[in-house]
Amino acid sequence: MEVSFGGFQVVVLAAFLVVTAALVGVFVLVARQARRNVAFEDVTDTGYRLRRVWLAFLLLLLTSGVVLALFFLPYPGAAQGTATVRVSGGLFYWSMNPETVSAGSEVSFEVTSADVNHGFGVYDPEGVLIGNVQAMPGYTNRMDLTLEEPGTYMIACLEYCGFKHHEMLREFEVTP
Ligand SMILES: [Cu+2]
Repeated sequence: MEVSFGGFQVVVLAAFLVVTAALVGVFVLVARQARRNVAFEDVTDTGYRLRRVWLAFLLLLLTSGVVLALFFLPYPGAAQGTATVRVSGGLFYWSMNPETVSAGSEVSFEVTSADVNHGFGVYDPEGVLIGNVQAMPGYTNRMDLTLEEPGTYMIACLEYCGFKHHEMLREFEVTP
């Protein structure tokens, strides 16, 4: 049997050995320190001091992070408006209101069914499935999607619901 080492394995081995050596070093250091007699207060005082410094550092980091992040508002990619689209599935159709939304909107699809369970699947203009939620009778499921790209989206039923299930296709326009 031939054994070969790739470059990656060698790197992993080297990293493993370095980490192991560091851990052994820490253990040896702790073991040697443990021989000394140290007063309890010396240990706790140092610990509390470190903890106060760490807390102050974290507070500073958090506060400055929050303040700095305010300058970037509104964050790029944030929705340019919201829309609620009421969707109802039935044997064998989709009804949607409104029938179009504008690109960049954060759309809340409120999905229900007039009869049996359907699957509300949303495909983007490239035909990629971007969302799927159950359409259930007597219940409204909410699905939030940000539709960035203008174009013709496709709605398809993704839950087998009857003999014309495959005809439950519908187009949905996202206007520029
Ligand atoms: Cu179906």
